[in-house]
Amino acid sequence: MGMARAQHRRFGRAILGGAAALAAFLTGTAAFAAGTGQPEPWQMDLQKPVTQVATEIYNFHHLLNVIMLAIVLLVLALLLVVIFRFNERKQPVPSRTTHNTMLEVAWTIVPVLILVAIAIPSFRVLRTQLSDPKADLMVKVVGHAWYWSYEYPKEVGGFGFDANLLEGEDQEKSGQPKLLATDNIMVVPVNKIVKIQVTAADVMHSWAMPSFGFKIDAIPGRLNQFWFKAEREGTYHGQCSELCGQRHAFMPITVRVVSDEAFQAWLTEAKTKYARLDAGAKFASAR
Ligand SMILES: [Cu+2]
Repeated sequence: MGMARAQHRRFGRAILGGAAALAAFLTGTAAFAAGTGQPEPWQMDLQKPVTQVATEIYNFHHLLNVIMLAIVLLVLALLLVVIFRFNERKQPVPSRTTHNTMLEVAWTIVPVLILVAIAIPSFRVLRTQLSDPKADLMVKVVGHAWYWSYEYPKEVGGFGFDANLLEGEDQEKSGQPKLLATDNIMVVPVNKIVKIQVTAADVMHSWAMPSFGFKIDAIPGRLNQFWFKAEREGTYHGQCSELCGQRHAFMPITVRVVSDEAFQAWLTEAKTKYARLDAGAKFASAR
């Protein structure tokens, strides 16, 4: 009797432990979250978000995982009921029912409600993305086969530079991740609205930064614009995300988010180090 109860309790604890582990997995706790700014070996989750947009995308992603898991478990349960309760041995005479109005209404309305429940947070993310706040800094980004170039406007000095893949010894010495680091780095201030105008010089590319929840196509002859406000200092890595040719995988994106003072210091250095854009970078009018 006593032993049975102890066994029962142990079983209960195992179930609780399993449920806790599952919940931890689904909510993406620290154990599974990847490092900041770059992917990690055995990464199980999205990269840690450092902007509001990325955080909202991240939470939405996890909500979808929970909903999907619930649906999968329900379908599995129904399948098991059919397999074990309605097999030929247990029900030798099959039912000839073909219609059940209530059931049909239910399995139409329930998925509609699920889709509405998904649509609401989805539109909320979209609203944040399209909120288009006033820019503290504008940067123009041009995709080339196969590197990115960056132009800073006249107000902050008017200069531009190319960012090529950091390779070989240079990469090893830099301590930056392989295939994700660039020789010149785009620098932006922390907690400031940075608006990026993106275009391409030759073929289509896409400027993407996972931890910012940022991805926008770079299209020749067209200017796309998106914004981010990085809430944490650090070095962040992204990649071209539109197949653009032979060296598509070798045109990474590196952004360093720094304090205001460090950004001003970098601007002073950049103005002498990089090519001056006398007319200032050409920006489309934007807020
Ligand atoms: Cu590409």
